[in-house]
Amino acid sequence: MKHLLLLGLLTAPSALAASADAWRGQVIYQVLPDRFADGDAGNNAGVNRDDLRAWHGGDLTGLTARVPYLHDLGVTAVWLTPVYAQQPGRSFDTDGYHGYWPADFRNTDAHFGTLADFDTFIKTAHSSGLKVMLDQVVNHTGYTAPLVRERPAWFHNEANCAALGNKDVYCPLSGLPDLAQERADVRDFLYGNADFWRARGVDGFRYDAIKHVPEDFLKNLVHRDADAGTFTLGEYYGGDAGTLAAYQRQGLSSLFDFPLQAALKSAVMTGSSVGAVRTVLEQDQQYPDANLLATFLDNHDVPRFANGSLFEDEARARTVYGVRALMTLRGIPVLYQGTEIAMRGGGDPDNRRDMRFPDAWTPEERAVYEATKGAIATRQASRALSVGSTTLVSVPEAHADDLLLFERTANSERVMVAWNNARDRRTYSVKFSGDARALTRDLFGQDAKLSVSGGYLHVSLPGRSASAFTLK
Ligand SMILES: [Ca+2]
Ligand SMILES: [Ca+2]
Repeated sequence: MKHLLLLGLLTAPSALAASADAWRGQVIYQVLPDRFADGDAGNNAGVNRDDLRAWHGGDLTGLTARVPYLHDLGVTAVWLTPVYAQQPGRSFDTDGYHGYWPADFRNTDAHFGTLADFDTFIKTAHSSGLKVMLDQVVNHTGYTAPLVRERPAWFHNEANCAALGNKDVYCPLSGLPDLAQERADVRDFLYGNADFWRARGVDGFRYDAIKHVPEDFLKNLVHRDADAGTFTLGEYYGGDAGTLAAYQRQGLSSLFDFPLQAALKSAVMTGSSVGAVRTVLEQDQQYPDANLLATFLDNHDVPRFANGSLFEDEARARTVYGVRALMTLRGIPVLYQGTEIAMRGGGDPDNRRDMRFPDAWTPEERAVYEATKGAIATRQASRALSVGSTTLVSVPEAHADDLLLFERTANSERVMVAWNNARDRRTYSVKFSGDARALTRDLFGQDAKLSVSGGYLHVSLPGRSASAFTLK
């Protein structure tokens, strides 16, 4: 037994590393299938597009038909929110269109299509070079799922859940039937669900609501995934760096970087100090690997990034700034469908409006798309930007609210990143001990300049912009 245990300890880290390494340098696109593309009107039972809480008709066939759109944008992976067969009926005047109210964890909802449609999507995505990540629910079932009646012992009891310990873990989240992962049969059921989707070709799992499941269960779950070569991305809503780092140490490949998202929103969208972003990056050494964190501007659970300004033109300009900023940062960027055209929307469900495609875009939306596509291409063309290490460059206190400078390095490639968070064009001179001499124009094609002379780095940057320059 002892030597088996030792063998386990020796093999686990390499399995963790291998499943994670395949996702280094990826750019993920988040799809909410019901709100993406309707490719089959035959599965539109109960669809009402005037009601943001009803099914809207998007499906796997529609998504498959849009794989060329994703390929053209330049993303390299797709994350689908859940496609499980959902609970019968509505709860809180809402349908299970979002996928988080599963009834059958090993089937697709008829609104999304059949398992054969899912297989076709996977095959099409893979042949276009796109990896596929699928949302997995491990905390609960839908309110009216048959499992609740069939296996009452599989669920925590509303009356005595707190007696088990941590209420976040053992008591129902929003009243949802809460699975009892401390039971071996429940654990095996959840492991089996992961194996079911893995066998269909899924490359990565996004685990929902990890704050609400027991840590030992989650640890076993993600180690099983790593052993099978599956990448894992955990959602700990609002978690701070210390909390997220602890989960990455336990074996999750990646966590959503909520602290960075909050800092990007306050600095880039609302114009507060860019020091908030610097503070987040200063905590990177807490993580086993900050380069694997999932970075994002918005998602289906928070208001749209573009909703941070009352004015649509300003929202678009700041979304372009935000996307370029995101593409300069460490981590694995995740773009939520519609962010590439600066879609607006408040909290859930207003942040889940139907995706619109090129034939329905305004010229202004097309311009945001082109800038987003260009920013992704710029990142993907640079190993320093996509997978390199990050070194912050100190700036004088007087400029600390407006200027963020950091260097990204991979092997011999060096890129200097400069964000100007001031409203207007600015020129900054900063002490710089590096030996850089030559330089390129801004990699994003903006009217920005950088030079190094006499122990100083000089930059001239447009207002509210993120630029990147190759140093030689
Ligand atoms: Ca449909
Ligand atoms: Ca729970």
